[in-house]
Amino acid sequence: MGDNNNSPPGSPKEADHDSDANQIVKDDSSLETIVRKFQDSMSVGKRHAFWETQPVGQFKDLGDVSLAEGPIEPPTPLSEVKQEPYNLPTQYEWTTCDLDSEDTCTEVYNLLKNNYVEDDENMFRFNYSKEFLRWALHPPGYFRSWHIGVRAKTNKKLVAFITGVPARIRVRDEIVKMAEINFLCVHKKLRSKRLAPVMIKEVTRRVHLENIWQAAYTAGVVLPTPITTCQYWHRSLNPKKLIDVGFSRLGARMTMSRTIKLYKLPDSPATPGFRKMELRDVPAVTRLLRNYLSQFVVAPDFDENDVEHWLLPEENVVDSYLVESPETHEVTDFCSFYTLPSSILGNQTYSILKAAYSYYNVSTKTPLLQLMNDALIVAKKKDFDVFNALDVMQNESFLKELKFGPGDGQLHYYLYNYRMRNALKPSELGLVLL
Ligand code: MYA
Repeated sequence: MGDNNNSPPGSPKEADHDSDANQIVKDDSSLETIVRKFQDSMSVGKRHAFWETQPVGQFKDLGDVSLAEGPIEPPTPLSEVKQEPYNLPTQYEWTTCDLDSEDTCTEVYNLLKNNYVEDDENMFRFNYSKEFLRWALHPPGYFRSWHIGVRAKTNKKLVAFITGVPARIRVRDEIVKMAEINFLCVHKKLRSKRLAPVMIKEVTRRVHLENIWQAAYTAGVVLPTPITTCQYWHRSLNPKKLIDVGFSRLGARMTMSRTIKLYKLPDSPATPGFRKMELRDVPAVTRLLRNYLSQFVVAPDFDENDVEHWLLPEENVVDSYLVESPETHEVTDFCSFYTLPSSILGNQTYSILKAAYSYYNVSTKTPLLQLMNDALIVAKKKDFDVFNALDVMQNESFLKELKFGPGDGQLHYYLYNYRMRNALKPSELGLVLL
């Protein structure tokens, strides 16, 4: 398996459900699994020539309770931040990518479409849409200088990319200004040449220039040191297609028609007052969400501007629904998911897997299980093939009952220049990165 997996694209290999149990199709004792588990367990002992030089929790400090929680290094005066970009190998040059330019957005889209994250078996690759990329990279207060590309000098072809966006993230009771780093990608032909560390140092420098000293990011690979490790779960909406493309398999003693029946959903949501979120709901949703997220150890500190950007529905990008009490007109519950298709590599019939990813969900009156079942119903109506969710926040409370099956990929969450004394449980994490 490639060592660059970020786990989800279609990482499941979950068995379709037998009526009684969630069973993993891939035999847990297969040689491949044993070898991978061994390698994973060894990764804490691996050398990380780059990461060992960075202000991140180091494996050797795991469990050392004498180390305080918080920033690892203090900020340096801005005048001491390196003013010029890091050196690239001579054939390459830096470029700042303007996603508002249709041409540049297409270049970024194509680089990622052909070179970004694949699942363990290289069957699926994330296919972020252009609208999604613009949304993900243009939140309130974004810095264009944090959308960084590398071009070949000769033909100006875009060969690598990394981005940051600003965010306020609360860790326990501290609100910390951070960069959320995402979309690190090096063209397949330029792998293993230590380009990634240069990209990471350059984005760090540009973040520092804005007087921000911490960052949050996720990866499918184990690096020093995860603040938590989450698992993806997958709920089949279109089981026949998922089986046909090898995303999932027919469970033991299951026929296709029994499987289709198992995953069948009602035609419309069950909760009275369940409707799409609108602009006028931003204040109520912000209150609901802020109150809900306050229970987690690490979570975004969303204000109304953030909620308008991140949660107001945008076609083919993000969907949000809420429950407005038919009697009091109070907004009592909220659920959302984002649209992230994956390319299906090498299938004759299908080229795209349409996946919805659970985003932020809040229940105060409607049971979370019922709310998420309604989310599944609207996702099915919108023709998604699968609904994915991490085991973060309170998601564990509905995953099994709503017939999600565990995926085989893991997603590790990291903070840069911020030490956590102990790893968190996924349920203590209130942050979803795209
Ligand atoms: S996660 C998504 C990452 N992208 C992909 O998986 C797409 C497909 N893969 C690729 O494009 C390449 O394989 C990448 C590595 C670009 C990933 N995060 O250049 P190399 C370390 C961090 O020879 P390549 C996302 O976008 C690796 O351990 N480090 O390797 C969040 C080794 O270091 P060390 C990673 O395979 C990104 C070094 O790079 C990752 O050609 C968050 C090898 O470099 C990874 N996913 O390229 C970035 N993969 O020797 C960190 C490998 O020490 C942000 N490596 O083990 C940090 C905060 C910065 C801002 C701070 C502000 C204050």
